[in-house]
Amino acid sequence: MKIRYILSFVLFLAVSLDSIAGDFMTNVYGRNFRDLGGKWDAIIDLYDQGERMQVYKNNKPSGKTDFYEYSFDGSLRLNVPGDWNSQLPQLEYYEGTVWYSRHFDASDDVLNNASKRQFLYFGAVSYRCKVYLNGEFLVAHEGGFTPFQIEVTDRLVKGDNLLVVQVNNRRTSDAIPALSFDWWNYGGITRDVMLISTPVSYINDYFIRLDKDDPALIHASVALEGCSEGGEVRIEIPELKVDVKASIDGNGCAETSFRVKKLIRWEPGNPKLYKVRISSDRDSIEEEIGFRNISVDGTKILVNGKPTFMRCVSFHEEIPQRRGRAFSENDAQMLISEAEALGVNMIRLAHYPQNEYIVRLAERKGIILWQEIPVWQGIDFDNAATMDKALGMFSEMLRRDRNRCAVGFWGIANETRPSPSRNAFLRKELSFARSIDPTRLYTAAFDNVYFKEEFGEFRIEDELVDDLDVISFNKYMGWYAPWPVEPSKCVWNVAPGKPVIISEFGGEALYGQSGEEDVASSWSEDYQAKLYRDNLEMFKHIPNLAGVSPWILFDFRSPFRFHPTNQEGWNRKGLVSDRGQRKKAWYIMHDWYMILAKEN
Ligand code: GCB
Repeated sequence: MKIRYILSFVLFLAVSLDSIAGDFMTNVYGRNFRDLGGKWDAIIDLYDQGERMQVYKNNKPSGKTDFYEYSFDGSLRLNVPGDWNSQLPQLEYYEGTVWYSRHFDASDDVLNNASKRQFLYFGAVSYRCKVYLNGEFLVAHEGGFTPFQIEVTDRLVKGDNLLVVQVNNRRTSDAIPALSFDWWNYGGITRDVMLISTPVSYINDYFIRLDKDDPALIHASVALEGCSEGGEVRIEIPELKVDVKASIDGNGCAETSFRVKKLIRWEPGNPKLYKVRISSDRDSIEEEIGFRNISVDGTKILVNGKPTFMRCVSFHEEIPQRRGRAFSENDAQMLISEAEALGVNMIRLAHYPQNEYIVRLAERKGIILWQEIPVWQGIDFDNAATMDKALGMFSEMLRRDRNRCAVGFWGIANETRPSPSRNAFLRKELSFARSIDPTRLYTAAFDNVYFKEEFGEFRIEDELVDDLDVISFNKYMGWYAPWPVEPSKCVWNVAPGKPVIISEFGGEALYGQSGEEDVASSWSEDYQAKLYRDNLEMFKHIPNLAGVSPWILFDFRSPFRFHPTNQEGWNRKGLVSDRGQRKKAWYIMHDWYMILAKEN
């Protein structure tokens, strides 16, 4: 029932927003698909004239007096998947519309039409887009970090098909994120595009997970599309000798719960995954799924019942050496292996859902994930349309990744300040998310912890603290905030009784630059290293500390950062430089994480 509920909610959004495509199938990489990546033709449309000119029809002059002021023939060529900024110098700072197009032959797909259905799936398009097939509008989507899909079974033609996508990355005040954010505004078709083929009746979605508390009880919900009532869904986990059936109700849903024996639970250090097969009489799909419990007990975070200190780090979905967005399995390897080298057991994917390669690889490596939607400062909390966008993004993020046991935390916001409209917005987001996925811990990164002179301690006033399972703070002591007292005298009395994660701390340093360790403007590794030592000292005085996350693993590109010699468009808070060199602070963090790892 729950799955059906999500589906109808998302469809409701699709209707009411006309900007959120909504439903898409779970586990696309486990399906029968054709990769539509490669070189696409592209037209830059800074003044948004393409729609009026019907660029999506790709008209060609036929009569002697005909002409069109555009053509995909002889146009620019852009890689898909990929951001456009890193591909052409004239697009580095571009914010506006680019039209993409490609042809593909669908003869085989059309010939099989009677027994198959076809779907176009986009892993992500940044930030908003409209999709056209053979000159006809198909779907619009808003949100640069989540997938969408559209059925094209009756739209494909035998032979050549023309797919055109209008992509726009202009920042707007009602968007998520909004007008300014501290990372590069990459535009383009940034993730995989696939033509997926399914049987007429297919397994659309499933959610298979361990009970929130019980270590041996598995719940499974499956939703089918295109089937009539009756029949059964079968769930097999051969290694656990599970072979159960559940009957399909009138909504095409099946639910069951079953107990398992000798389950090896997934956890950092032992990322056990089981092959799971789900089948109906017409379709079947397989993937590897892990099972774990995550909960809170007082000020502790428990993974499989064991108190676990979160040795975390963040990264953006960016390969700094390429100055572009990460989009491939290799990119995921690069980012995650550097995080592993630091000694982490957790990654906060900043500040938006990152691609599935990253999430799946982290899971195989035994790394817990915090994923969030980009509700990042400056959001228009009074705008009902913005609220709908947040719910749409959340539901798309949950839909894609809720079978990933690595995801332990969903983040609802980053650095938002209390106000009646902000509180109402975040509460709605939270209750919506909890209703779909009650199995994870919910958190938000706050930035409003302050040192109160009158009490001689750090405190927070924010009623949202009561709503969340884990309270997280971005606190830049020694960088944006001078030390009010020595680090060893910093007493924290913040969210007492609840687990606290320091979700960001750090400062900037240019790799290779030496300087005075007490002068921030030296932009030196020495200053950054001292700042790390001081912060580690302060952490000893946070009684409910359950994890820390230095900001950030790599230097990353950001238009916020325009110091001409020290930054040049880069946020230099990385522990690792944009060229992959480890700074002094990396070693401090690494050594501490190694000690903690032994204790954990
Ligand atoms: C923050 C933000 C993060 C920024 C960082 C900074 O608090 O959450 O997105 O990049 O500070 O470097 O200022």
